[in-house]
This record gives sequence, structure tokens and C-alpha cells, in this order.
Amino acid sequence: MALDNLSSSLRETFRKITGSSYIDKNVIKEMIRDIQRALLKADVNVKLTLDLSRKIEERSENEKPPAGMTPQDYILKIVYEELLAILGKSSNLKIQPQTIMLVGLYGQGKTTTAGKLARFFIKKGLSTGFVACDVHRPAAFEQLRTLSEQTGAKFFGIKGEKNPVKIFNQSIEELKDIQVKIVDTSGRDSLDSDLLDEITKLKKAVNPDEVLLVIDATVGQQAGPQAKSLMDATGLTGVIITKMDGTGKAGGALSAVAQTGVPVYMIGTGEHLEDFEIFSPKKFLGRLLGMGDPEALLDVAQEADISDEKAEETMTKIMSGKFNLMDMYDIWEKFAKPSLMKRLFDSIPVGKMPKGASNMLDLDAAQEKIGKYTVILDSMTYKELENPEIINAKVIRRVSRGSGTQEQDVRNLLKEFRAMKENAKMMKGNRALKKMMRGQMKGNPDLLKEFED
Ligand SMILES: Nc1nc2c(ncn2[C@@H]2O[C@H](COP(=O)(O)OP(=O)(O)O)[C@@H](O)[C@H]2O)c(=O)[nH]1
Ligand SMILES: [Mg+2]
Repeated sequence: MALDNLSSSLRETFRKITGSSYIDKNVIKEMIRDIQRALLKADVNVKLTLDLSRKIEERSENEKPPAGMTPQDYILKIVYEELLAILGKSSNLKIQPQTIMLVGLYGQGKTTTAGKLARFFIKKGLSTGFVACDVHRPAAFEQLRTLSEQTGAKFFGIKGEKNPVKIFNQSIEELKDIQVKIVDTSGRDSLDSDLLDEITKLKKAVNPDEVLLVIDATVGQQAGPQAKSLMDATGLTGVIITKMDGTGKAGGALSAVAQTGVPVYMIGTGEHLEDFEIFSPKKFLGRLLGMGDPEALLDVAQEADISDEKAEETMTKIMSGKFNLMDMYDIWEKFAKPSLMKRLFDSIPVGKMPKGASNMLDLDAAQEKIGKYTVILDSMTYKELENPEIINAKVIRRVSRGSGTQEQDVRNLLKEFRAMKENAKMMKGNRALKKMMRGQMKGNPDLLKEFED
């Protein structure tokens, strides 16, 4: 994943703390020095790093762990919370009809991102179209048209036209049936008044729901001032950080943008259309630290939040038999909470328990297994999670080493995944069961009654 160095340093720091037999000022000082070094290496701003260190130090000294929590775990909870704070708030694009305008300098990945967004929305079932408003680079027109062929997005552009406002205005009729419109725009070498002027004029004509800055992670903390000035000049609503795969400076870019208060919506992790992720600070930090769900692990009180939309999406995927390891990971992450699992199992009538589920009733054992599986999944790349079929013996060896588990554990996980997929196919026709599970996911046990009838 992105930020391998930061990830391994922080994991090492966490391991040190967990492994230490006592916590005193010196242990904390050393931990803070480790964290500082790791953050600065990832290009996180010096002042931000020092502020974070001070907060960690203060809280470690003044706060007492609650009953039942070890001082070690409590320190890790503090570090986790402070790291999360510098990654900013979680906010995302809505899955609904809208107009999105992409802005940014040359070569940052605007056009590529337009393609990724189109693929994203089309997969969610929304028709999508491009408006080619990059009037400065002749090649941009063809690049976007090719992407429209690859993704199935509709394309509108006027070759040779130099006025982007004119292009947009003419696209309105052409794309009137399209739900999500993505407007690609011209870049410049720097954020000069000429560019800001063009963006402002176009924005007025487009009246977009979202104006997204597309910025390359290799600029590091410089991403902050760029986001800030575009926010002031044009009313930026969000940021997409690209090329997270190619730099150790991504921590700087992420934290600097977060400081400006503009949310990071998505990150690009490669040149291909599928190298694109929704950015969630919690998930990102969880993966960075090698913990599936640090909050559950660190015992932060938190109720499961599964939105209707998410439950629906997960169910549909499971039932279609098309789900991948990433979805399995999501499900486990949600259900790997003793209270939730107990509620789920308690609510299934004994006679109706699916075959094989009874051994899951040993909640402790199930919990332990889920913990192990989450660590294994954490050691896989996004590509592997999304395409489990590419996992071969070599990958299994790497993953088992990376997660500190046996190769057999990885094999068992894959076996269970395949079984889950098979079961899902068998359940496909069972509408009552489907309804019940969906109700359970939304925390609505009443639906169970229908299943019993
Ligand atoms: N490694 C990597 N390359 C990317 C990513 N996004 C874009 N690129 C590459 O960056 C270059 C510039 O992208 P382009 O979309 O044309 O930038 P634009 O000028 O802002 O429209 C192309 O070679 C892309 O393949 C990413 O997330 N990772
Ligand atoms: Mg472009």
C-alpha cells in the first residue's frame, strides 16, 4: 500500500509499546521521538508533528486509563486518536446525480481521475458523461474520448474550440439524460491568475455540485497551500489525491490538505481505472497500523454503523455471489464486535440456524479467528483483495510472513471465502432469508418474524 515506510515505523512503535512491561516518561519520550521521525519522513509538516507530539505527551501524562484497560493500550488509543485527528474529517461524494468539475495543475491526474470517477459511478448504476473542457492541450480531447470508450461514459467535446464555457453550454442538451456529469478542465504550470480566472468563469457557467482539486501526492505538504488558495478563489468542495502509490510523501499531502478543512474524498493508487479508493481516515489509519478496526481493538465505545445503503449494497453483492475479499473484510470488520455478533446469533431461532453456524456460537473462538483473518487481509494489496483469484502460492507465502501467521491460516481463510461464496449462491433464491439478514444488518430484529413464518 501507499506509505509503506510510515506504516512499518508506526507498526514497530505500536509493537514496542505493546511489548513493554511498564510505561514511564522515558518510554513515552522514546515513542514520541519514533513517531516524530516517521511523520517527518513522510513529509508531514514540522509544526503539525510537534503539535501532535505535545498533545500525545500531555494526554499520556494527565489521563488515566479506564478500569480494565492496560496503560499500554491506553497510550496506543491516545496515539491512534491524535493521528486520526490530523487526517481530517471523513466526507465523501454522494452516490446521486450531480455535476462534478475537476480542477488542478498540469499532469496531476485530472483526466485519469475523470475516468476513474466514471467507472466508480457507472458501477453504482448511474449514467455518467464527460465534458471535455481542457482547451489548452489538444491531446486531452482524445485522452478523454478513449476513457469514455473504456468506461462506457458518454463523451462531449468540440475539437478546436477554445472557449470552455461554450463547450459546456453546448453539452447541456447532448448530456441531458446523463445523471453524473464530469467536467475535465485545463491545467497550468502554476496556480496563476489566468488559471483561476478560467476556473471561476467556467464554474459560473457549470454551477457544479462539486469542485474537486486533483493533486499529485508527490508534492507532499505543498498540497495544503494549493487546496487553500483554490478554496478561497473558487470554492473548492473536495480533494482527490493521486499517485499515492509512487511516493513516501503522501502523509504530508494528506495531512496538509486535512488542515485546510477541505475533505479528501478519494485517493488514486495507480494508473489504471481500478486504482482508486474512497478515502476514509479511519480505514486508512487502520490499514497503516495493520489493525482491521483499531477502535474495536482499543475498546473505544462505538456502535456499529451500517447505513441502509451499505447494508443493501453488501447484501446484493453477497447474494449475487460476486463479492470479493474486500467485501468479506468489510463484513468482518463490521461484525467483529462481540456485542453485535451476540445479538445476531441470539436472534436466530435454534431450528433455523444455518448448517455450520453452530460452531460460530463459540464467540470467543470466532472473535479470535476474525482477529487473525483481519490481520491476514491487512497484509494483502488492494488488487489481491479485489481479485482473490490472483492469489497464488507465492502471494500466500508473502502474506503469511507479513501478517505473522501460518501459510495454512491464509489457505483456510481463502477456503472459507470460497465456501461463503458457494453458500451465497445457494441462498440466492431464498427471499425470506435475504430479508432477515438485511434486517439484521440494519439492526432491525423485527424482520426476523417474517422469516419464522
Ligand atoms: N502512478 C500513478 N499515476 C497516475 C495516477 N493518476 C494519474 N497518473 C498518471 O499521471 C499522468 C498525468 O495524468 P493526467 O490524467 O493526464 O493529468 P492531467 O494533466 O491533470 O489531466 C498520466 O501518465 C497518468 O497515467 C495515480 O494515481 N498513480
Ligand atoms: Mg488532462
